[in-house]
Amino acid sequence: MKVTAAASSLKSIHIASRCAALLTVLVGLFPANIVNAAEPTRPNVLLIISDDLNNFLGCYDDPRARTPNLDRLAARGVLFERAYCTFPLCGPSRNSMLTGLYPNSTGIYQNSQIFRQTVPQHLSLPQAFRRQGYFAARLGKLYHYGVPGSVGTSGDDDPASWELQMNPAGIDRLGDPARIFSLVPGQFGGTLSWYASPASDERHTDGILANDAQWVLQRCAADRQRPFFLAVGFFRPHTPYVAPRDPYFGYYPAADMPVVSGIEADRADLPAAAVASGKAVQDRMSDELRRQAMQAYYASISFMDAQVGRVVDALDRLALADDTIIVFTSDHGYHMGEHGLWQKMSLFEESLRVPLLVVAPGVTTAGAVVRQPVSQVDLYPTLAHLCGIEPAATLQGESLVPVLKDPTHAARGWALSQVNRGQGNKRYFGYSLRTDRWRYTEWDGGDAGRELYDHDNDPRELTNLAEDPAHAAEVQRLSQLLRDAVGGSFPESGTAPKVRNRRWYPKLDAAQ
Ligand SMILES: [Ca+2]
Ligand SMILES: [Ca+2]
Repeated sequence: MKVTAAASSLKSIHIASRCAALLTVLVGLFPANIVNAAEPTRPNVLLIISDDLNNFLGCYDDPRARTPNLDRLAARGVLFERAYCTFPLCGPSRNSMLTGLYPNSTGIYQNSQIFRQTVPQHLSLPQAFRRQGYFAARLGKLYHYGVPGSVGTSGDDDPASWELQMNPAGIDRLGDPARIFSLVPGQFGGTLSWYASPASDERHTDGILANDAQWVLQRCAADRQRPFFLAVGFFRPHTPYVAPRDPYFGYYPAADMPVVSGIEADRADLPAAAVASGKAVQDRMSDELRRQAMQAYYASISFMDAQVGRVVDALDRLALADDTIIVFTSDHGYHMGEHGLWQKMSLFEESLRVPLLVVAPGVTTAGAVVRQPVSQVDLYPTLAHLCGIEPAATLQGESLVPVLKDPTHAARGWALSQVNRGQGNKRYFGYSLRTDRWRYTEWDGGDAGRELYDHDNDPRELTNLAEDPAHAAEVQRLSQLLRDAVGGSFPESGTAPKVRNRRWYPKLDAAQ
C-alpha cells in the first residue's frame, strides 16, 4: 500500500511539474508588460482608526503626549496638519468617511444608523476594494459602535463591506464596571469616566485587536497574490478612559496636567449655539477632576499608540510594508476643557480637527507635511486612486494623490464640517468652513450667530471677529464660500445618490 501511495504521490508531482513547465512556457510567450496589465500589482491598505482622538500627539507638537509609535509613523510619510471630519460625532463621521459622501448625502446625522438604510446601493470604501478582489477585513470599530456597550459585537456594522470581521472584548468591557469612576455613576460611554486598570495591555480590547491584526497580517503574508484591505478600529481614547495603569497613567502625573482657564472671558463673544454642546455636570467639575480626566485621556492615547506600534511592527516584520499603504486617523476631534467644553459635537477646531497620517510607498516622501486643509471625505477617492480601484459612481471628496506627491500642490482649499445638536428644547444646526487662514461658522444660517477666527493670529479661536466691521468683507466672502460648499454637500448637487427616508438639514439660501 505504501508503495502505491508513494507512486501515486510521485505521479501527482510529475503532473504538477509538467503543468508548471507548461505555465512557464505560456508565460514566456507573452511580454512581461502584457502579463502585468492583466494582473497589475496592487498595494495593500492598512487603515487604522482611533476613536475620539484629537491631535494630542507628539507628531502634532503636543508638549506632553508620549506617542513614539505614531510619531515614527508620521516620519515615514505625510502628516496632514489641517485635516477635518465632516461631523464631530462617531456615527455620522464614520458613515461619511467610509462612503465618501457628506452627511447631507448619507442622511446620517446621529449614531445608531448606517448608510445602508438611507443610500442602500452605495458602494462603501472597503466594499469597493472587496468587489475588486481585495481581502477586506474589519477588526473592531469602523462604522459606529456604542462604547463600551457594543464592544464585542458588530455594532452598527455594514456586513457587505467585509469578508472577515472580528469583535474581541477585553476587561474594559467585561471587567467590573463599578471600578470605573464616572461623573454620572453607572454611565460610561457619553460621560467623562476613567479607570487606571491593573491589567496588562493584552487583556484590554485594543490589545486584543492588535494581536488579531498580527494574526490576520500573518495570513495575508502567506498569500501575497491577493492584496488586502485591513481596517483596524481601536476604541481608545473614547470614554471610559480605561487603560493599563502601568506604564501609561504613570507618564502623566495628574498634578502636572493643565486646566484651561479664562473660560468666562472667552465665552463673552460667543453665540449661545457655539457652546450648546456643554453639559452642566462637566461645568461643575473641580480642577482636581479636570486634571484626572486629562491624565486618563492622555494615558488612553499612549496605550492606543502602543497598539498601533505593534500592528505596524508586524507589517514590517512580515516584509509587507513596501507593498502596503498605511493610513492613520480618528473619527473626529475632542475637547478637553477648551471654551468650557468637553468631548465632541462643537464646531471649534479642537472638535473638528483630526490626525491624518498617510504612508504610501513610492508616492509619499518621508517626513512631508501638508498644511492646506483637507477633509476626511477625501479619504475614499484617495485610496481608490492609489490602488486603481473603481470607486462608487458618486463621491463628493477629491483625491489627495497629487498632494501626497507634492504637499504644495493646491487642493480644494477648504474643509466643510457640520453639526446638529440642542440645549433644552432648542436645536441648532451649524456649518463651519476651514480655509488655510480662517475658520468661519454660521448657526441656523447666521440667524443664531456667526463666528470668525483668524488662525494666523489666534490658533485657539479665542477672539470672534465675525461682528468686527474691519472683517466685514472677509465675512461676506467666506459666507458665500460656505454656502457654495454646503450646496455641494447635498445629493441633488452633482450626481450623488438619492437618499430615502430622511429629513434634510435646512439648506442655506445661496442668494443671502
Ligand atoms: Ca468617536
Ligand atoms: Ca471668545
